[in-house]
Amino acid sequence: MFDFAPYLKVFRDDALQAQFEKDGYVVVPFYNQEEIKALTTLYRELHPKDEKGFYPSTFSKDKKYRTTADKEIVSVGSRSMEHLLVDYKVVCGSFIVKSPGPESVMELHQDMTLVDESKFAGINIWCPLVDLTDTNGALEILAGSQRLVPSYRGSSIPTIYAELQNEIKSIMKPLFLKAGEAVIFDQSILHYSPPNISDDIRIVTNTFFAHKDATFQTAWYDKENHKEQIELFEQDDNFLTHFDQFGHDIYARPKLGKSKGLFDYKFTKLSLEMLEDKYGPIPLKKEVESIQEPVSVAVAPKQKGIRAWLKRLLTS
Ligand SMILES: O=C(O)CCC(=O)C(=O)O
Repeated sequence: MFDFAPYLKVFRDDALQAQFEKDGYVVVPFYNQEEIKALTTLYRELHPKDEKGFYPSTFSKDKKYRTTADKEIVSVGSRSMEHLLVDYKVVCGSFIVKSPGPESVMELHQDMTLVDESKFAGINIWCPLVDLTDTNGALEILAGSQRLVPSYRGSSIPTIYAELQNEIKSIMKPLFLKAGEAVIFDQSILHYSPPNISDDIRIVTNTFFAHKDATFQTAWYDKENHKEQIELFEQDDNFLTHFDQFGHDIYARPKLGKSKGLFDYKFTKLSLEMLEDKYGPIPLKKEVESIQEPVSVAVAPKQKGIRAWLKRLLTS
């Protein structure tokens, strides 16, 4: 297992850096009106027809779309990144779109391992091009949850939080950002976004960056053959734009990258005690049904029903 390294400075402003280290995220102004317009137009040009549900451009099989989105999003964002950041390296820009409908939920998760977290942090600049409301899929975050337990993450790897999803969701906070306002978060933070149940699509850009010295890696778990180990894969600086297993065969052994070999891994779980030590007593304690991993988007309405039922039960 590894220990988290102290954060390396990537924010110019020391107060912003300190807030990021404590909470795992900061909210900042990012795009101006002109940039919002340019990126919305770009999305429409690249995307005359909307996909269903939750749809990041990194899921697309169209490499030209992925590379154009990447290049333009990074280029438009460079004004603010230069202003806010130092000693950073941008890896990938992408669109993340939620079309209206229950299947657009993005269940509770931490993003997959992309850097060696014993040395670096992987960071997202997540910026909506529309105002976020309580119906169009605002991002919810658990402040300070980015370094609760060191972990390797990826679709094939059991999560640290599987048994505590309802408890965690009950203490998360939605970020009702205005168009052009960004949340910059450590990608190991616990986050989730409810479905877009409004009438309009929700377009967001995401720009992934790290400290300039970071190298990249992904992790994979072969539970049939290596029960107590993780295989790590070295990735180059532009792998996110070329990795085409997202949204398709994400459970398979990565086809991109060079294996660094197998590493012992303890699969530590987050306990309710650990959570309550940090966040205080959590009222919603027990799930009625166990939620199997990976959490499918199809379980969301059912989970919502259970939560509502539990809340009624606990408050009656
Ligand atoms: O865009 C969203 O609603 C969620 C994005 C997210 O959680 C992710 O891409 O990891």
